[in-house]
Amino acid sequence: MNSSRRKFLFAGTSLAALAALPFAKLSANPRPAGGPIVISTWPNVEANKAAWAVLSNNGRALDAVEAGARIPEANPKENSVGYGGLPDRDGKVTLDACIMDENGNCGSVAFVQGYTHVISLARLVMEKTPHVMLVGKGAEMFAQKNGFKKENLLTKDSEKTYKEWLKKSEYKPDTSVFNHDTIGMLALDSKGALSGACTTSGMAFKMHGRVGDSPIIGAGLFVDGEVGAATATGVGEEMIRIAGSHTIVELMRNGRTPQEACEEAIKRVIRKNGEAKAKELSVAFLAISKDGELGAYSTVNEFSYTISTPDQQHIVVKSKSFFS
Ligand code: SD4
Repeated sequence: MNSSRRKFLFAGTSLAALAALPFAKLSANPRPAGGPIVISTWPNVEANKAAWAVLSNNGRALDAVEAGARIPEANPKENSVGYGGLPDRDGKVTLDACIMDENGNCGSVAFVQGYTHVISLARLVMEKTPHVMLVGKGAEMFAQKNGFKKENLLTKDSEKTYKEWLKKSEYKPDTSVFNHDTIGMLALDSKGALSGACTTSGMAFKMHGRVGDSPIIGAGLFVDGEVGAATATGVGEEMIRIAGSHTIVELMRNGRTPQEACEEAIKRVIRKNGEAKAKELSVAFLAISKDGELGAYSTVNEFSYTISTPDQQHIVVKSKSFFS
């Protein structure tokens, strides 16, 4: 991909800034003395800080992941999450999110327009309704009833990028880091409880009505307090096809380490697509066991994640990948 296209896809962040990202080395055992831990997809340092503020005060993992996910949702410069997310091909910003705790409680919203904090809306679906998932108008009515603020999420920058895109109107699930920074966040609190959250505006310039993996429990996120948790980022259709996050947790249940489980899920995506096509598909998984062991793996070599522990706080680490 040439650099002008990259700039176009990732409005607001220069290539130089991305190249200069200070990838840190993760210590072999990131949690020598136990304690809480939070990991998130991409360089989501500010989100980790918000989650860490909860965890370091003996707070709940569920509160931590919600607090963390709200940070990129509110940031107009994050162009694939919340306010400032790139729109679909009809110029509409549509958001997806889900949240899950260690006991299998979960909530999800999809195809939501006009409300920034869809992660909190997903949590409310979990806590205040007999359902798991609300979509579209129904989710928006539920948001309105519960006092969520209605706003226009299309920023001037996103609109400009959209108008550029309209000139050619070509949709291709893009493999580039410059087109996604969806946050999937997993946390283990000081009492040993796990939770996860995932929130996105989805693939830029998708068809109106398209929903990806991020709000699908088992695809973009899965948590089982007896085993561990996993989350995903990238071309959501691929995670849905293999029920990716659930697959990883089941592999861990059957004895794989989080790293081995993430690698097996990515290899499954590659086997289903063939190597030539898979090279064009950016898919990445993060996982954590109930004891705090980590795994991360991606198809293409562009994925990084952010980790915070009592010893190493808010550091960005480069993931291993199948294709170098
Ligand atoms: C989706 N998985 O809607 C999301 C996109 C993504 O960073 O991860 N973007 O398919």
